[in-house]
Amino acid sequence: MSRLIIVSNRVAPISEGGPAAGGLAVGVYDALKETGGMWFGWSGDVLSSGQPQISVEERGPVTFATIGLVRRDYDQYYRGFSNATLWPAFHYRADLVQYDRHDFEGYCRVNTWLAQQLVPLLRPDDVIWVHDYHLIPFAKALRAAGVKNRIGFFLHIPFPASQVLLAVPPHRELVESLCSFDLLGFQTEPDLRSFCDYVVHEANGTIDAPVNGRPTTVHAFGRTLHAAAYPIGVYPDEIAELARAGESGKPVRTMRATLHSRKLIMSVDRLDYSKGLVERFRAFERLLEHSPAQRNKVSFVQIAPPTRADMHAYQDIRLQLEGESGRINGRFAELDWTPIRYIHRQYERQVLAALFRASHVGYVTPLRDGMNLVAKEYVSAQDPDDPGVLVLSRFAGAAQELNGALIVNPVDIDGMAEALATALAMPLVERQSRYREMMAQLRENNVSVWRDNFMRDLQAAGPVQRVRKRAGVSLAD
Ligand code: GDG
Repeated sequence: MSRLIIVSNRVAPISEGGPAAGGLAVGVYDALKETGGMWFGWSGDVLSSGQPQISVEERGPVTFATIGLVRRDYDQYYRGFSNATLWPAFHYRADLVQYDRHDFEGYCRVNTWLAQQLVPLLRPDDVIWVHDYHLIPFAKALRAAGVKNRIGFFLHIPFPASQVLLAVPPHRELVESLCSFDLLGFQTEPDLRSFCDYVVHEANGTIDAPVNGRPTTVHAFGRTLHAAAYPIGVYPDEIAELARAGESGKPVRTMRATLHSRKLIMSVDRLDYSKGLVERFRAFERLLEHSPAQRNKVSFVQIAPPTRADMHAYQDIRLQLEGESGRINGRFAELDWTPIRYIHRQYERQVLAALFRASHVGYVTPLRDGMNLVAKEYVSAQDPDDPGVLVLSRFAGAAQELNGALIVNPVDIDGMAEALATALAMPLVERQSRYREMMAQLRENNVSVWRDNFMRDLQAAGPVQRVRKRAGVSLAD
């Protein structure tokens, strides 16, 4: 069997034996630890001097190959083009897009350099699976270095509508680079449609309709490749087990003791402006405002570990949230009750799962999200006999699958407040039937299915064919 090589910007910290906050790390690590293979990417170190050296470490079935970045590369490739240009644009925040041509050059330069570091580690039959928006030019760079292996790409974040993508000045170069892969994977059908729409209307390409559930065939920029939606999943039964085991732990016992008999609304997100946290806090405020009976009867816990804290947009959202939680608590708190517990810190996976299980409502309302694993983890962690209710943004990829959730528009403050009230009052029979429906879906499309479907299609896709157009006829060479 071919060896699987995973390439992602950041390799999950090896010393922790498993990934921390961040959906890509969670999904990729879960997929790789079963099949074995190599995980290649940035170590997380930023070097102020010297030349980064690759470090290769075997851990059970997985080889971790990591390398540091020099400060300039970190600034241009990671903080700059990846996170100040692509991240906001792909999350439909054109207002937050910052663009610097030098950052884009740095982004391409680092992709080329990383690809060159990987080449000596490759074997001819390796299958290479590249992840996420930091590495869009990676296949092009590998091809330029003579690599003939199959190369696939999975985008963990949304693929924006053409009119939004056009806000990124080198949009054409980006889509052309994507076309150097053999297979492109998106989280949802709407993301795939946005990509195809760009290909047809902005790049003069063509799309063949998919046949028998096979990936769509794309002809663009002189190449033929394949594309499909592969919604990422979780291992629901493992999470359920983790939640059960964590229930008797100290953090959950302490939480229950301080709640007394109040109901609990839970949210967990990296502190990111795409997650809709400010609107979410305001909707909880609206619930307390319009339903005095809920006051002192419900607590909202928001865990929001820091992320990209050296960027202005992230410092801004942190200040805004601190302001909002302080204001709302000042308005409604009583001597024995704090309505919002806002915690800017990371917790262990087991503690999160157990808190999900102890809560009555999972409150997951991103403004845009590729998938949102927290929504899937929340459902997985529930007690089947007494499950909580998921309130979920329609703009999370997960909303395409989780039909048993109460679906909300994350900018509709009144609508979200009403959904919270409905969730808090939902009868047991309805909660159970919604839970069962969602759990069946999560079991059917777990992380292994996600990985296996992508790998099956990548194996079948074959290396990129260069297509020459002559007198209207496509000739593959
Ligand atoms: C990207 C896409 C897509 C969070 N806080 C802690 C913690 N987490 C874990 C969660 C979850 C993961 O991090 C977050 O995943 P999400 O999917 O919710 O969001 P992103 O980080 O933005 O992930 C997203 C995902 O990639 C996968 O494709 O779904 O749309 O944006 O697993 O539980 N984990 C621990 N402590 C925390 O405090 N241990």
